[in-house]
Amino acid sequence: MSLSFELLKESGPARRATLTLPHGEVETPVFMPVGTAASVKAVPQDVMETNGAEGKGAGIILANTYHLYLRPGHELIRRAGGVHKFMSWNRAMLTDSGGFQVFSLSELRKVTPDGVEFRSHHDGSKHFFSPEHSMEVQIALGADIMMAFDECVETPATWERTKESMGLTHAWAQRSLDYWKEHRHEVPWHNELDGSHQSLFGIVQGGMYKDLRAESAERLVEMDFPGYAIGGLAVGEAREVTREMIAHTLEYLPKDKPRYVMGVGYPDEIVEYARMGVDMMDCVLPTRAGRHGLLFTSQGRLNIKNKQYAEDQNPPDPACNCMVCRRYTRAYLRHLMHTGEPLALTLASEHNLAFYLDQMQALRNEFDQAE
Ligand code: PRF
Ligand code: ZN
Repeated sequence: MSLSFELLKESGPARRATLTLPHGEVETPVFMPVGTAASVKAVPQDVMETNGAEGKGAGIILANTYHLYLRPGHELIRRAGGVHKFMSWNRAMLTDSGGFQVFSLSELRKVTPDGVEFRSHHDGSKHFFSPEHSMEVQIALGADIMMAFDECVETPATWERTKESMGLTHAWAQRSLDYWKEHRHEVPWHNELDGSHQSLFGIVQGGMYKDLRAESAERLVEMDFPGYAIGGLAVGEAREVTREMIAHTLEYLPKDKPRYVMGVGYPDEIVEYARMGVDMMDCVLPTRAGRHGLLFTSQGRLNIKNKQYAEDQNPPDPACNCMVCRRYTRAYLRHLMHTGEPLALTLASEHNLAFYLDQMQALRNEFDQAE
């Protein structure tokens, strides 16, 4: 089985489904923790398998083409048997295409119709990504789902600039699709008998313009991808705009395929978007905020570094059942953060991920029980 998306239930615009991938079943709506460099920062794989969501852990995690291509290199990962084997993660994975990371991280980018020339943010070395090259790297990594190579236009951008950038994304989407169709069996874990291969999702762009969003979605749907992402959002625009663009774009995407909003968001946002009919989301926020001492809890956000927690013997979140909240106090976490103990990063990330995963599990349970 390469990809199947079985709709179990619809509740208004919201959907409950099972996404079956070569490395396992994913219950949606799902939150995908980000493992940029083949590691969910500070959190070991065994914790990712058991943390949150009724002890079931994360069903799918994300990794980044841009980072893994630069270090340790996709050929090294291919020789290791693919990213699953390399990092010892046997559940589903998705790789982003590198487009967005090139635009947000690298220096001295030069975009041509063929691709993007950029300099590594590590050492300034020169590199070139085209749609074909992004596909080649993503095939070597071997995630269950790979993403088309796109351009995420800067915000704010004029209608003309956004239209031009969107046109480039569409041409690159077609080239990504053509390359994938020809090479999808070259994945390191390909099994002749089973016949399963990677899947490719198209990415809708169109900035903050409704007409362009509609055009982009229609154009990509014509190309017929196994799934669709909504890109180019949560790039600095107001939250109402993000919501409006998601709601508008969803109207143009088929109901029988997975729909993924890239790079969102705060806990209440992911719940809101899932209720609007989004099936998949990813965000660095639970791990990145955790490493800065910001905890998401049932009582709101809490900065564990604050003095008020110095002698607080309560768990980080009294309503949370995660391994951190069952065992440690706010006072201890604050101490670890203050003294720069590496364990602080692990525990804070672990709790925040559990909070995100639990939230999605509660939502899935709610949808399952809905009339
Ligand atoms: N494109 C890609 N990855 C992304 C985005 C995008 O537009 C975003 C936008 N929030 C996050 N990650 N390829
Ligand atoms: Zn917790």
